[in-house]
Amino acid sequence: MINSKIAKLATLVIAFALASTTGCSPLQTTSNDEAQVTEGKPSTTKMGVERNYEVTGKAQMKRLPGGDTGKTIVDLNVKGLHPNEKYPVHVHNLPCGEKGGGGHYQHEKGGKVDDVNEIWLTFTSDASGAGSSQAEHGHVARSDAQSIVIHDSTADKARIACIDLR
Ligand SMILES: [Cu+2]
Repeated sequence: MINSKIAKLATLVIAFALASTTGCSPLQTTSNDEAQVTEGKPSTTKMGVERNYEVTGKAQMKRLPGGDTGKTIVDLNVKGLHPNEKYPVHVHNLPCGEKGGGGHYQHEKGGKVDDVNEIWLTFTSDASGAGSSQAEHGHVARSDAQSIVIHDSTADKARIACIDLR
C-alpha cells in the first residue's frame, strides 16, 4: 500500500513537471485501468489455537480491470502451520467476523465447486510450517470476495485461520 502511494506520488510529481514545462493542462488520470488492491493478515481462529496453530503472514488480492475480461491475482504467504501438511484454502464471501467468512466465493454463483469457478489457494506447508501460493483468474472478482479461509489439513477441514481482505 505504502509503496503504491509513493509510486502514485512520484507519478503526480512527474506529471506536474511535464505539464509545467509543456504548458498543457495536467493530470488526465486513467483510474479505470488501475489495479484495486485489498490485503490483510491472518488471525488464528479459536479452533486453530486449540489445534496448536499460530498463523501469521499476509495475503493480497489484486483486481486488474482492462479489456473485456480483466483479472484477479491473489497471493498468500503464511507460517505457523504444522510441517508438511496440505491445507485447503479458499477465498470466501463474507468477512471473517460473519459466519467465519461464510461460504466460498464463486465467479458464477451456484456454479461448480472447483478451482476455476472459485479462488483456491491450497498449499502444502514446508518443514518449518510455512507455505505460500498464488491464484490467477481471468475475471475481476466482485466485492463479495472478502476473506481467505485456511482450513485444517484434517478430514474435518475446520477453519483454523481467516484473513480479511480490505
Ligand atoms: Cu474454504
